[in-house]
Amino acid sequence: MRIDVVTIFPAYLDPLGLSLAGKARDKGLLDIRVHDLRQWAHDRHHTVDDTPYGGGAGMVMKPEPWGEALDALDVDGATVVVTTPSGEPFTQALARDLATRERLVFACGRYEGIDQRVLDHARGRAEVREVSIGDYVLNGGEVAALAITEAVVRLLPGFMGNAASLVEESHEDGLLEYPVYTKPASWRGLDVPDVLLGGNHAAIAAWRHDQAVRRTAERRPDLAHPTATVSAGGLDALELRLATRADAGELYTLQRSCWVAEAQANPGLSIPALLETLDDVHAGLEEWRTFVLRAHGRLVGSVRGRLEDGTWHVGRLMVAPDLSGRGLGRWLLAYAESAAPAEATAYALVTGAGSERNLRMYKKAGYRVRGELEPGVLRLGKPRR
Ligand code: JD8
Repeated sequence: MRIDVVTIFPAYLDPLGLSLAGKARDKGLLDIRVHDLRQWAHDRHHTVDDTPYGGGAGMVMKPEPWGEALDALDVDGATVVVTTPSGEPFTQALARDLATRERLVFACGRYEGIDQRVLDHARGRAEVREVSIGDYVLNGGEVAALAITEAVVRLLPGFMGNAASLVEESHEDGLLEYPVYTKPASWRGLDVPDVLLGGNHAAIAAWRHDQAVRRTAERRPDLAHPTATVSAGGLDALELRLATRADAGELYTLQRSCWVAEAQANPGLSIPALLETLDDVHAGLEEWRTFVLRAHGRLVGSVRGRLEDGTWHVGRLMVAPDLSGRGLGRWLLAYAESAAPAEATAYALVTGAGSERNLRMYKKAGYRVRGELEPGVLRLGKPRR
C-alpha cells in the first residue's frame, strides 16, 4: 500500500516513522510519503489560506495549492481521505475497507477547513472519503490521519505478527475488550481472577466473553444493541434496535399515546399500558426483549416479546398514532415473530375485544382467538410454522 499525506505540518506525521508503520516501511511493505502543502504555494510567503467568502471567523485553505498537490500526486483512481469533524465516523469496519485500497492520499486541513471546491474537484478524479475520528474538535486533520493510518496499516496482510489476534479485538466482533492481567498473581492486595489461573480454557473463554459482554452493555449500549436501518410502512431509513434503559421515557410516553385508541374502543377496560408507571416500563425492559423503531431519531414504534413455556408472547406493539395505517404495526409484528428463539413453537398476544382494527390485523397475520384472558380481553395465538 502507498500512503501520501499532504499537510502544512509534516513533522506531525513523524510518528509514522516509528512502531508498526516504521517497521513495515523498512520491510518495504508500506510506502508512506509526507508532503508539505506549501511547496505548491508559489508566492513569497507560500500562502495557503485566505479569508472566507461570506465572512466569519478564521481563514480557509486556498484551492490552488491543493489542486497542484492532487495533480503532482496523480491521485486519479486513488482514495483521497479528507479528515474533518463533519466526516463519516471512522470505525473498524471503515479501517478494514480502507485497508483494501492500493493507494490512500490523506488531505490534512487546518484553519477553518479546505475550500469545498477542492473536494468537489477531487471527486471527479478519485474516491473521496470525508472521515471523522470522533465528535470532538481538533485544530487540524493530522492527528486523525495518524490514527486512521495506524488502524489501517495494522490490518494489512503480514503486518501483525499474529493475525489471529486481530480477530479477537475490540470492535472486531462488536464487543469491547475483556480485562487482561499478567504476573504477579497478587499485587498490592489485588489478585488475578482465579478462573485465569486454573488452566481451564473453556472456562477462561466463557469468563472473558462474559466480561466483554458486560463491559459493552455498560459502556457502549450502542454497540451492545446494534441498529439496523430498515424500510417499512413506506418510510425509509428507519432505525431498529434492541431497547435500552435510555429508551424508557420515550416508550412510556409513546405507549400512553398509543393506548388511548384502545381505551376508546374498550370503554371501562383496565388497560395496563395506560396504568403503568415509568418504573414499570423499566422493569419491562428487564423482563421482555424490547425493540424500538426510530425515524430520524424519533421513536415511532416498538414491540416486545418473551418466551413462556415454549410460546413467544408478543406485546406492547405500538405505532405513533400519526403514523398509523401505513402497515408499520404489521411490520413490527412480523419482526417480533422473527425474533422468537428457536425453541418457540407458537405465538401469543392479547388485545381488547373491542379493538376491531387490531383484531383484523392479527387475524390477517394468522392469529386466532384462543379465549378470554379476562372479561373484555381476548387471548390470540397461532402455531409457529
Ligand atoms: C480536520 C481544520 C479545525 C474544524 C474550526 C477548529 C477529524 N474528529 C475531528 N475533530 N476535528 C477534526 C478536524 C479539525 C480540523 C480539520 C479535522 C481541519 N480543523 C477546524 C472545524 C471548526 N476548526 C477531526 N478528523
